[in-house]
Amino acid sequence: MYTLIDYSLDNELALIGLSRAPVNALGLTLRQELQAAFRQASSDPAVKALVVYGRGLPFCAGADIAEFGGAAFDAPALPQLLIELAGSSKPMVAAIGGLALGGGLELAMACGYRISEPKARLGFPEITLGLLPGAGGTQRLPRLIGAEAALETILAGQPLHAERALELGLADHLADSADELLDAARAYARELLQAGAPAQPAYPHAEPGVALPDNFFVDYTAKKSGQWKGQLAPHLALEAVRIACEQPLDVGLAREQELFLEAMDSPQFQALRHLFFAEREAGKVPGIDASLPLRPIGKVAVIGAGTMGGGIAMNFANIGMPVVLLEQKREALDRGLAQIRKNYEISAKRGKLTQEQVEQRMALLAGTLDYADLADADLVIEAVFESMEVKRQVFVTLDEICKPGAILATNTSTLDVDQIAAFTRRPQDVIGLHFFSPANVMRLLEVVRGKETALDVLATALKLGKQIGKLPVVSGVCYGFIGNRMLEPYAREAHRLLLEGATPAQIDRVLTDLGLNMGVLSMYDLVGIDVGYLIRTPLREALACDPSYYRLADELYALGRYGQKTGRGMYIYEGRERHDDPEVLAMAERLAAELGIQRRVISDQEIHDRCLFMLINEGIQILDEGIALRAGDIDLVWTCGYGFPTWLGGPLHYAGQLGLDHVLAGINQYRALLGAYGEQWFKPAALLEQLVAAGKTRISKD
Ligand code: 3H9
Repeated sequence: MYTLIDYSLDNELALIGLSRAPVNALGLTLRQELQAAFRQASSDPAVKALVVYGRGLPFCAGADIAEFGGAAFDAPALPQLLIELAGSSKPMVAAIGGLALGGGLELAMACGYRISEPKARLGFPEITLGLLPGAGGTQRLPRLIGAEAALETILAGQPLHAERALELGLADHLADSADELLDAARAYARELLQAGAPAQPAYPHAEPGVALPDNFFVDYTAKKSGQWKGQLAPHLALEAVRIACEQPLDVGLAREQELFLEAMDSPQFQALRHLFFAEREAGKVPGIDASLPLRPIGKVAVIGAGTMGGGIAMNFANIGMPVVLLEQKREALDRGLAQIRKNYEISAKRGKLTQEQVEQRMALLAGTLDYADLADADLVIEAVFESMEVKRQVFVTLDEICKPGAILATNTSTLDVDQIAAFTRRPQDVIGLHFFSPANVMRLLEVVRGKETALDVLATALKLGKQIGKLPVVSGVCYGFIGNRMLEPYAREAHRLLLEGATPAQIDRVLTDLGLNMGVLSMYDLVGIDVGYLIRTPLREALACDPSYYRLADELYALGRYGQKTGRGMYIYEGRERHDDPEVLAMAERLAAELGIQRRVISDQEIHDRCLFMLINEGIQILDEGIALRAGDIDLVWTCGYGFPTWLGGPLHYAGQLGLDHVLAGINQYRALLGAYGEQWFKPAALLEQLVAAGKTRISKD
């Protein structure tokens, strides 16, 4: 009679196995059946205790995110269902295998007792979706593990390892292994029965507010408010935990639901949910499925032991894969290897690695000056100087020495991957793997598919990207791929606005107020004004028609003011501190006069609109050209690689929030307002016009 539950009896125990693949998300049918199974067990006099477990699946990944806005609150809604379960008159044991996340952990907490397997992860990821735990988590967790630990767990959004859950009292026991979990849970339930344990054990922190210092919540908010800037959910979560510390459970549960609904109704949740599903879609590429055989990758080679090459190499050593690191000169190689060791030692000092792990990883890294040592590599990634001629030399050599079938990858950030592939006699084996700096830390990986890249090469790169913990996003070939191509018009507007009357600090403030990690001008100072200059070099001829194009940055380059590394760029730097530079302001005035640009007071709104609308417009163009497969891929690139606020969902999702008609009208308005400059740059993407004409509210190519 159940479709998603396996209900069985083991003498006096009722075993309730959740079996909704793939992760036991608590959709309506599973909730209905769980309620029915619970009622069946409760009313059966032969049943003395219940065990809830994931049948051949993880215990439970929480509420079904796809149902929010739909059947999420159809009866039995999760909060009411868990109140019913928590009122059980018979002891209930949750056997946590794999993971208990969000509503899944709330389900485990509604069971009075919890046993976990040692590798399970328990936590509340709701905050990463712009939500808070909404089925008792904010009320039961503080009562179980204390208010401070509960707050940290809920606000971090990161799952805890089973060991830590045990220390905190979130789990009562650990089974020896996942295989033994169900047996251990049965034994635990029988122990409880023998000991006459109550169905509902008393909470260890029944009054979680008592132990807190005065003003705890006010101080906590003050400490964190910078970090939470622009985000709603952390404030709502804190409020819910505060109520848990001050009010009885039933009052707290009711208030938690109100706060949860407030979060669920917010555009921030829509944005973060969009990113959640976009991330899962990103791995799906037409023509690639599980039946496609992948190329085996057992050894990687990286060319260039600089910051980028070293960072790339670390990714593979981190998953236990041997890496050969090639440099031209012994000193550069030694320096690169020493830097990698230093990075690992820092991780060891922070307790993230043991010294033994540092040595294991270093032992996987072999340095060489000889291309012949790359002959048996399955994947070679070049991270050499960003010049087509240098790339040509590297790829001609690789074509000579690499074994047949080896994947040859370039880490170029702007150059033409098809042209690079054409340097070899095996363009089908060539692909772009664009890592972001620092490559051992940043999650984004643009996987650039050349026009001849073989499908199995693409599939292998996507799989490997995931294996090394990256978020791979497929891009077609164009200048700058998805991310840097969009950066160009966005930053171009920022640079132009400097000439028209805005200051670097004003521009950066508008962008950071929106939630970007960093203003675009500070970012150029960090990356290096010389790097930006070099990247623009191939564009110069085409852009000679706009003499104002990045003009101020070019002047700074000519003066050797490369940004943070030289202490001066758009700003003056003293250590990490940044100050306005009156010389830059004077330069902007002088250049504006030379170029005949009328300076005026620039409003914050204009900065926002011009930078963001151009960013969005380029993204839409990229989608229309098929460079990106979906709007969500573009949003992932910008949230994951360029510090665009996740709670705005990425530039294209944000465009939908602003209103596509509003964005189009804005672009047309600046086209008219800015004369020849406007005519040149403010051309709405055809797809944007089509979407607005069709009355669409979201950007999509379908
Ligand atoms: C919540 O619980 C609110 C409550 O407090 C209150 C409610 C009133 N729902 O990631 P994967 C799908 S909020 C629906 O590729 P992995 C996913 O879309 C929820 N679907 O695998 C994918 O589908 P497809 C709190 C879900 O092994 C497939 O499962 N919970 C859900 O790399 C495989 O996913 C969370 O935020 C879900 N909850 O990672 C947990 N979870 O194959 C969110 C997964 O069609 N989930 N799917 O593309 C995760 O963090 C990861 O998916 C997980 C597995 C770690 C579980």
